[in-house]
Amino acid sequence: MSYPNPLLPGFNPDPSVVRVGDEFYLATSTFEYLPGIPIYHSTDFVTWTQVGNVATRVGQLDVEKTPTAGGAWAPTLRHRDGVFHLVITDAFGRGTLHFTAERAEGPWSDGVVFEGIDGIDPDLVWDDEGVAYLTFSGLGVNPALPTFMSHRGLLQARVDLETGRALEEPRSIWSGDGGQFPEAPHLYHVGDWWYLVIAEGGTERGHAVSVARSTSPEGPFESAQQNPLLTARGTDRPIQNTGHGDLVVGPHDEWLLVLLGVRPRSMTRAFSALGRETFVTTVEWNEGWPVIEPVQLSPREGVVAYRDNFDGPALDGAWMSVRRLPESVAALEGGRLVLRADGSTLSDPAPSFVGRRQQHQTATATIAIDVASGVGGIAVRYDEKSHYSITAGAGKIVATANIPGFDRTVEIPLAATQLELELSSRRPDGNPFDTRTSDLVALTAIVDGARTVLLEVEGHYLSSEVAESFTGRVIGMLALEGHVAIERFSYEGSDE
Ligand code: 6LW
Repeated sequence: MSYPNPLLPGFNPDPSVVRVGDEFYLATSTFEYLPGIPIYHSTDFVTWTQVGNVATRVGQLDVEKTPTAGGAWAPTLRHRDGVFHLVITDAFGRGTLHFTAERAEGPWSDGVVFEGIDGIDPDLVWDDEGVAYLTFSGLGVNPALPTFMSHRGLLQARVDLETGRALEEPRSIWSGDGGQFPEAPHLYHVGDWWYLVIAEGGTERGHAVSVARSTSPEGPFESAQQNPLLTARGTDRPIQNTGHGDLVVGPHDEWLLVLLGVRPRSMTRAFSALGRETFVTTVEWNEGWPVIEPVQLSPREGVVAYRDNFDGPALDGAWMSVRRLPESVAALEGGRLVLRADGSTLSDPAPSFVGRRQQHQTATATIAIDVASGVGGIAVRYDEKSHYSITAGAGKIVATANIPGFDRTVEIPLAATQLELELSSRRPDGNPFDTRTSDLVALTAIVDGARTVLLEVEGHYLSSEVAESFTGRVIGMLALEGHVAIERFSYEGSDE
């Protein structure tokens, strides 16, 4: 395996990849966060750079009121005749959407809603005559329809991409080999065959990739005898929940499958603190069927460090806010990021919070903050019920751990108005039989160089399995009262 794994660390589930000439573009799900649907770019499949987001404007997604982990679910990214196409479901929001752009960096279109399509995980493919097919998982996510939360297996309909209209009643097609939740369908025309690659078993430990083929994009499909062609269930592999794959011909003309997985830790490897990440594995062909290699862990070596001094012309596209755009709560002013409180807290649906993915299992994030005009600080969020924070202002420093039904708070007095606040995540010391958590999260204040750890809390409460949220950890800055100015956000991470 010559590619790093995870390929895109941190909360990057449901990857879809497309090759355009010798360049690769990849999109992932972002749920209730905005800007939504990041576009990453690579030429060697090793180094990936986020070059933009599809949803950068109010109205492209309707996530302002979406429930936890609703919103932007599972894109498919494709390219045809010079145009980038991305189909996705805005779950509990606008429905299944079709976005286009001349450049992957954007700007992307406003998004056309597919009429007559109620489901998730849409895939877009064209046949040799240019007819567009939408293949999707028939889980009803429109509360207004009688099909809400029912599952009708995999469905397909020819569609008019100009109008977003289905040209026929969606038809049932092959829906796997008996696993629950058949989803993430992707169709590929390879040689004489149309291959249908799907996920089944559910996105948790039972996740798997299964394949069928046909001489027509409409089927009937013949299931691979060896299905599932990939799963980690029941194994001791360090990467679990592998599934939701998308095929591409890689930079060395080898076949690759990008897919989601998790890196659970603890005594029984039960908790995935970073959520579902993007991985890659290799694919060979044998007698007309893909053979998918088990996903090998190969994390990038050493310490990754980045720093944002907020002295550029605009906020880096990797910063996200919850159910609102970052610019609705933050502004770049005089080389600082000024965050304005609006009475919300992290326990509200749309906090004054600007964050980015925690991408490493050992990580330290530090902010230099001026609290002369308000109260604010640094936090790690899984969702509105599960978050840890350390804030300063109004004469005190407060460290808080909030999980459903339990809050812990420690506070100390503060005379200064300029200080550093630090949030770190580290592997627990000692015997896993004793520690029984994924990591320890420490909340630290640094005043005139003096460090005070106010709180250290088990991290597994902020994990995919406990928070039961499709997202992942996001570390960021928040304002609770007045306004606060952040001079610097620095991050160091490693996968030791
Ligand atoms: C995604 C689907 C899934 O659309 O979760 O559990 C949804 N499976 O494939 C969000 O990731």
